[in-house]
Amino acid sequence: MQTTPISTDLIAESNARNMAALEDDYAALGRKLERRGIAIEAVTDKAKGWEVAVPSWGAGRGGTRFAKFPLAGEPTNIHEKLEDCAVIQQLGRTTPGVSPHFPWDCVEDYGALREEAASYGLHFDAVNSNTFQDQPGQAQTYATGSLSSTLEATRQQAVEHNIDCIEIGKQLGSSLLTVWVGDGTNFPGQQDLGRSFDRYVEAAAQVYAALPDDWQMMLEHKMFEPAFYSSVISDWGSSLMAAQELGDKCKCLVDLGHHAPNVNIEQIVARLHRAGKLGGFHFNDSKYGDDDLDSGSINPHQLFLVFNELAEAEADPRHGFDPAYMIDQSHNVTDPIESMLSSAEAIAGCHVRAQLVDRDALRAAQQDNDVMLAFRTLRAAYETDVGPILAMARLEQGGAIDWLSTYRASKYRERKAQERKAVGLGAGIV
Ligand code: PSV
Ligand code: MN
Repeated sequence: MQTTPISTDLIAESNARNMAALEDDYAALGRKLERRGIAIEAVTDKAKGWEVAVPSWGAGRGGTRFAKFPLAGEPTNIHEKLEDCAVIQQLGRTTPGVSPHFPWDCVEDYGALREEAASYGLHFDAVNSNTFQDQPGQAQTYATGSLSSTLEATRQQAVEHNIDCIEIGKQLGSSLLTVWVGDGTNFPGQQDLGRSFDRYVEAAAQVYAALPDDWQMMLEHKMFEPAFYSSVISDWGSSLMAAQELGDKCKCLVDLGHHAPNVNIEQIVARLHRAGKLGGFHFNDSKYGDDDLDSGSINPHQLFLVFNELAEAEADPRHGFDPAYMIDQSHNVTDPIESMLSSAEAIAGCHVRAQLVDRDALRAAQQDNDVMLAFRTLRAAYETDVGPILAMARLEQGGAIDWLSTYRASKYRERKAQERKAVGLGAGIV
């Protein structure tokens, strides 16, 4: 018997109210797609198979360097985060995986935590290590680096933490470790740029050596922050070099917010796929840097273009193709449940649109150098409103056609505000 935090009767009543309009829209879209030779049911089936993991840390209110504005009823521990992730999955039906972060999500009994997740119909996805922040009682500080530290004892501590994460992950049923380090410098001359990379690779190799055969390790690059002059794994080039040196079980993770403005991220995706090193994604959106805004809220077209490359890669899987999809956002002013439902829908929408691209026509236009036809072929897919397909996929899997109004009608957050302990005001740096 599965635990359902939102009343299934409430979802059924809400769906009954929205059913006629959905059927009308779905039929109209079906006729439109049929004229393009596409069977809507096949696309809906593809949408039903689509999954993207949610980050445990995204269930709480994030914050900026200046402040955090807590939300009444937000989760304060992994158990409450799982309950919120269950709401997202119950209404949206694309997010059964939860990506945990350690030590933020540490508990005594991981076997019990895995069962708790399963009771909600959830499972654990990639485990994330944290060597970008000191913990109480920790012997060595990460203030000047972790895996790339000049200090052997600090590197060793970071290696051991990552190995602990693998051990926890095994108990949680995960098979993926994501490694992001904040290592880098704030001053020219602070560190030798070449040697710090060497130290990183050497330490990461010790983590790699601890990976079970069926596990993968993903290296996540980020251009800047917390280090502002140089980051050790700053870009996809550094990430690829390190992944290639480490071995076949190591791949690169692309977080959409971790690039310089205007970088052609979809091309990076294509390059990493070609190198057999496309490990996974952290989806979010950004205007200026690592803003961690909701996926597709600023540049939905770029998200679509990333998915177009993924559809290309799927059609031509050069070295196998099985990236791990995750959301990585910070929700500063919205209810995180609403933001993640909205993002998961935006991401699934881009996945579906990319399936609608007439790939034969696109390739023919590319081959003929028919620039406008190639562009319009992509555009036709991008401009298709796939909302009815996503809603039908949700409905057929027990989710909500209109997840926002259903969620608000459930008064879930108000109920949690009564039950959960309040989160304190976050300190800013102003
Ligand atoms: C770093 O900015 C990052 O994108 C990494 O994925 C971290 O694990 C996550 O955010 C949470 O801080
Ligand atoms: Mn990330």
